[in-house]
Amino acid sequence: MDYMLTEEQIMIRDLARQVAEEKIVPVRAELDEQNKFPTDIMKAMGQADLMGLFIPEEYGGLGKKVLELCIAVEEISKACVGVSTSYAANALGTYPLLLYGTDEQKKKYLPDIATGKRLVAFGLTEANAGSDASGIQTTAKLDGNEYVLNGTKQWITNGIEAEIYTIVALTNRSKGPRGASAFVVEKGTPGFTFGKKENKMGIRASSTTELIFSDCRIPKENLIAKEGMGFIIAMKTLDSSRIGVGAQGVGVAQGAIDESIRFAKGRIQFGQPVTSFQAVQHILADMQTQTEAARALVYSVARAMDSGAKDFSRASAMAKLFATDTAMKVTTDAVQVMGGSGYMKEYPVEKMMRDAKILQIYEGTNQIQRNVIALDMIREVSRQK
Ligand code: COS
Repeated sequence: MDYMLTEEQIMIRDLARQVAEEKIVPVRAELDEQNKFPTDIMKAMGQADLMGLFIPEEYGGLGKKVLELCIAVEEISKACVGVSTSYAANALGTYPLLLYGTDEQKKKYLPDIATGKRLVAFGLTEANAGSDASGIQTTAKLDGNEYVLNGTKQWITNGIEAEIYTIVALTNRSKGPRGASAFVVEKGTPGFTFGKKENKMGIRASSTTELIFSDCRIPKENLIAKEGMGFIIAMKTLDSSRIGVGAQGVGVAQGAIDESIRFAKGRIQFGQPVTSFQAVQHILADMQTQTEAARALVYSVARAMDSGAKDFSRASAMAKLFATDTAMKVTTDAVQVMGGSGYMKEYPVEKMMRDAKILQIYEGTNQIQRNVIALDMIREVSRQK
C-alpha cells in the first residue's frame, strides 16, 4: 500500500532499513543467544542521525516528528525487536524532558541524546507497581538544595547501559498519584547503583536491569516541571511513546511475513512449493491484511499526533493494542507457515515470535490499553450529556 510518504520520510525509511540490513541482521541471532547489548549498533544509529530523529533541531536533533520515528522503529523492528527496544526506550526516557523539561534541562541533556553519545532510560516500574503505576514506593525527599532518592526500579530497559535516567518518585506519599514527581538522574551519582540483569524470553539484545537508589542525592534543579506532576508526566510520556510500540509490532510482523514467504517459496512438498497450496496462501493473505491494517492505524494516529491532536491517549493505546496483538498472531502464523523449520533457531521467525510477546506486555499490558480506551470512551459520552 502507498502511504504517500514524503521524499524525506522515504529517505529516513531507507536509511533505517540500510542500518538494519547491514548492521543488525548479520548479528541478531548472536545478540539473542548471548543476551548481548548492541553497543556498536547503537553507536552506528547515532552516527546515522537516527537517535536524534525526534529531537528538535535547536537541541541538536533532526526535528522530525512521530511518524518519522515510527517509520525508523518499524524498519529496525523488522530486523530485531531487541535492538528496536533499546532504540525506542531511548525515546521513552527522553519524552519527560522533551514534553516538560525547562529550556536549561533540554540544553543540558538533549544534544548528547541526539547524537547517541548518552542513552536514556525511563524509570517508573517497581516490584509492586507495574499496571498500577500510581503504586510506586520510591521516594524523593527535599533536603536543602537536594532531593534524596530511595527505592528500587524494576525491569528498566537500557538499565545499566544508559547514562541519563528519567525517574518517577513520590515527593508526598499521602497524596497518591498527585504526590509523584519526575526527576533526571545521571549515572555515577553516589547512591545510584544497578541490580540484577534480567534473563528474558525474547528481546535479549536489550538490557533490562534494576535501578537502586540508596540516599542518592540529586540537585533540586533536576526536578522536571513541578512537584506533584510526576504521574501526569508518566501518563503523557506513555501516551506519546505507545504508538512506537505499535510501530514495533508492525515491523516484526512484516519481518516475519517476508521471512516466511521467502522460505515457503523454496519449500517443496507433494512435488510443488508450499506457496502453491491455498491453505498456505490464505494464511499469508490474512497475515499481510492484518499487518496492513495495523500499519494504517499506526501511521494515521502518528499523523494526527504530528498535526497537533491534543488528546491522543485513546488513539495511541488503540494503535499499540491492535498492532501488537497483530504482531503476536502474525509471528505465530509465520512459524506455522514454515512448519518444523519455523521452530528452529536456524531461522529468524522463532525469535520474532518470542520477541513479539513483550509488545503485548510492556508500556502497559494490552489489558491496560483496553482500560485506557474504554474509560476514555465512557468519559466522552459523559461529557456529551
Ligand atoms: N493523561 C493525563 N492525565 C492522566 C492520564 C493521561 N493519559 N491518565 C490518567 N491521568 C490522570 C487522571 O485524570 C487522574 O487525575 P485526577 O487525579 O486529577 O483526576 C490521575 O491521572 C490518576 O488517574 P487514574 O485515577 O485514572 O489512575 P489509575 O491509577 O487508575 O491508573 C492507568 C490509570 C491504569 C491508565 C495507569 O495506571 C496506567 O497507564 N498504567 C499502566 C502503566 C504502564 O504502562 N506501566 C508499564 C511500565 S512503564 S514503561
